[in-house]
Amino acid sequence: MKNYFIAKSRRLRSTPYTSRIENQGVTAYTVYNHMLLPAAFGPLEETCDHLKKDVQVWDVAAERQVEIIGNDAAELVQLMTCRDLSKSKIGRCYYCPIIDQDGKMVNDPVVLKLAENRFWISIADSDVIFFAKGLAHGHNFDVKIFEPNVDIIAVQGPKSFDLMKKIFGKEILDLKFFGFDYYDFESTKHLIARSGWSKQGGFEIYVENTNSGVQLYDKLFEQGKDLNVKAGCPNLIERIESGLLSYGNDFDNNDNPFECGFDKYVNIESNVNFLGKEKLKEIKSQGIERKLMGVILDINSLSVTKSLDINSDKELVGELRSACFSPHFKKVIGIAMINEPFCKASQTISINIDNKKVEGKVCDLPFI
Ligand code: THG
Repeated sequence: MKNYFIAKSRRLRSTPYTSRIENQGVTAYTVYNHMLLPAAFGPLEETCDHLKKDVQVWDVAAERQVEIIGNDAAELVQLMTCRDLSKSKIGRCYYCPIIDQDGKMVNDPVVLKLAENRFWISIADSDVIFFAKGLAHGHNFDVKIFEPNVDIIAVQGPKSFDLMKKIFGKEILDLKFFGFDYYDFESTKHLIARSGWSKQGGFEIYVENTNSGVQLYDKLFEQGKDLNVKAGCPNLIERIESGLLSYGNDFDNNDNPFECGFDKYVNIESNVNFLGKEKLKEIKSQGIERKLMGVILDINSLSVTKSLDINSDKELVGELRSACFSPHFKKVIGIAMINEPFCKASQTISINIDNKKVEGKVCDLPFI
């Protein structure tokens, strides 16, 4: 696809912050959970640099919530994920692979435990709500499943702590990584977690009260002036360098969690019941035949819009799934599914770009 416009319609949902980010210079969108997700505010190199030094405010409303509430909520959530949630605590977030009956990835959300019988599943780009409703119906579970009106604002970067302290007070700094609590903004309570899709530190504000949320959005910019706050979005360079994986790009429903390197979130030895458990035991005992790895390529720019073949000598050994130029490495870095026995660091590889052979190397994730 060349640079055509995407037609607007009701199906392509905007967010409460869309008019604001358009005044603030958004230059590209992607579509995520049938919603606009900003993808760039000018050159990625510059905004990556800014994210690593200062603080950014992101419209990540497209990270939709699937709420599961009711007597069987915990059982349903556990059925969907291979991560053992039996010791999970209210007020904590859990990064959880969602797995189908074949042991394949359905999504990789953050799960928030709001109460013993109430959860938010903060999803990546696939329709988890229908998967959950199908399971609930098939198992006759006593649950309600719906998409609540929640539009996340992420505050990311090393100066996010100073900015959040100014608005919510120093108590916000007591929040532990992947913990959440409720904090007051002008008499409205907001759920705030210490999390976010960057490795630069920060928070996510799960806005339920839209009016208060847009005022808070504006307040973040007012109070952040001296911290050089800017509107931003998940940054392709930063997230690849950090090894943060993207559902639909780096992995999808054809891949299992071991291939994706999610081993530490796969609790097949536990005694909890989840979909695909037997299948995952089988895969584990047989061993995987391929794995997501980093690659470094001897070129200065590359944009991946579909999987690109990766070769070693004459043989096809894998596929490149995401890539960007990294100012840090001064080369193109990427995330690739590489077959055994080639999925090991310093394996030499090549890809063909415009009939030119580009050399590279396999490396471990994360890059940094
Ligand atoms: N925040 C929220 N919802 C989300 C995302 C988010 N939904 C979509 C997408 N991102 C889901 N994917 C991820 C991927 C990685 C992480 C969070 C969501 C992440 N990982 C940390 C890491 O890999 O270091 C921590 C994992 C852990 O230690 O448990 O943060 O960003 N609300």
